Amino acid sequence: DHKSHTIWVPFKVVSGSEALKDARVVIWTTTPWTIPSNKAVAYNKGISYGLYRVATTEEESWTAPGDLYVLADTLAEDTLGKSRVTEFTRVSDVAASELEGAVCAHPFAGLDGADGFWDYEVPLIDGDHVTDDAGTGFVHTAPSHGADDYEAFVKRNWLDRMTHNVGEESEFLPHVPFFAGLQVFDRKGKEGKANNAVIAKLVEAGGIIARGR
Ligand code: VAL
Repeated sequence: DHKSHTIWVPFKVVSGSEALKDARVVIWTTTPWTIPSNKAVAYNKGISYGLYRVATTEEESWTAPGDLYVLADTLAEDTLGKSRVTEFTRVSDVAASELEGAVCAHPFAGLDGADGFWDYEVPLIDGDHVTDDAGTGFVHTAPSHGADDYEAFVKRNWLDRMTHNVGEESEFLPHVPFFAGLQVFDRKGKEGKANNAVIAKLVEAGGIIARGR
């Protein structure tokens, strides 16, 4: 019974324009195990983005982390339709100039037991590789795991910000809170425990708005 690991994760904006205060930019990824190595979120200044206010009726079983999301306009309906959001309204445009220089928090920032490991700034960065064909219009950027992600960091001279959290044997290294020792893949190339452990931690942190499909 193989389920897709696609997850949609909101990243809270912690500094930027007044309009983005309390908003969350939403990323998607098919590789949840790369989330612990997230170092930035990429957008494309050529894409049209909007600020969406959402409502959900299933408050008890599921709490939306915040109620203001930034999404590519062509993907907002699709993304929110996969979540338990029951209603949404587009509040305003979000100009590229507002995304530029904004900073998010990592979804694991401030978690008990993490010893501040994820308490760093997650900058929004412009990138041509970001499209609005699929996803959310924002790319979760983990320079140690993705080619475009790595290039974006090379270009900015940010290689010193990279962390190497996964070792040669595809295991989370001892310095990584919660996930140390967990395998991304086992020796036979089969999936290990890392994806599910990361997803469970995100759920616990209130950090997923949709899964699968
Ligand atoms: N950027 C990729 C993703 O969104 C990975 C390689 C981190 O899943």
